[in-house]
Amino acid sequence: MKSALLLALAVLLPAPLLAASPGKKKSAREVVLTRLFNEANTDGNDYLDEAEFANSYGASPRLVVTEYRFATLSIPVVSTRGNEIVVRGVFLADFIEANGGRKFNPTKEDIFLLADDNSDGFIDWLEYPVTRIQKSAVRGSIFDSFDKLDRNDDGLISPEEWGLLDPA
Ligand SMILES: [Ca+2]
Ligand SMILES: [Ca+2]
Ligand SMILES: [Ca+2]
Repeated sequence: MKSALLLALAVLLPAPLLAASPGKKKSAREVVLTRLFNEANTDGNDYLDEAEFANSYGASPRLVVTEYRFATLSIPVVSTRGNEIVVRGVFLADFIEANGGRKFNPTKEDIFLLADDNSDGFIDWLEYPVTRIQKSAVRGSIFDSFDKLDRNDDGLISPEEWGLLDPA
């Protein structure tokens, strides 16, 4: 069923994409991922920047997962203003190899570290929402789930409360 769908999508693609790599025939999966890459790559250069990736097939409704995938997949892109590295980008080959980034999923610990923006070793109320699925993230439900995790009610989620370490 799934591969039939991919083949159906491949048939709909314009011919130039299918003929992009001479000598080696692209798989249906490569063709579809190439199309998804091109759709997300709104400025038409050869990589997805962070904003473009956040609107791509590799994005997750949990912002911290999108951030993790971008950090894992992207490489530094040297700016034309000198040697200073100012932008990271995801290139097509890596996008295809990682199934658009969906191959990469953060562990509980990765999520804790990424969400802890100010690196104080806790997740506070402002840092917490990126760990939640945005669609269902109505303010009340975020507060309830934060409250449940914050067992000692100090307004911070500790690594123990996150489930990373055994409580002392
Ligand atoms: Ca781009
Ligand atoms: Ca913090
Ligand atoms: Ca706490």
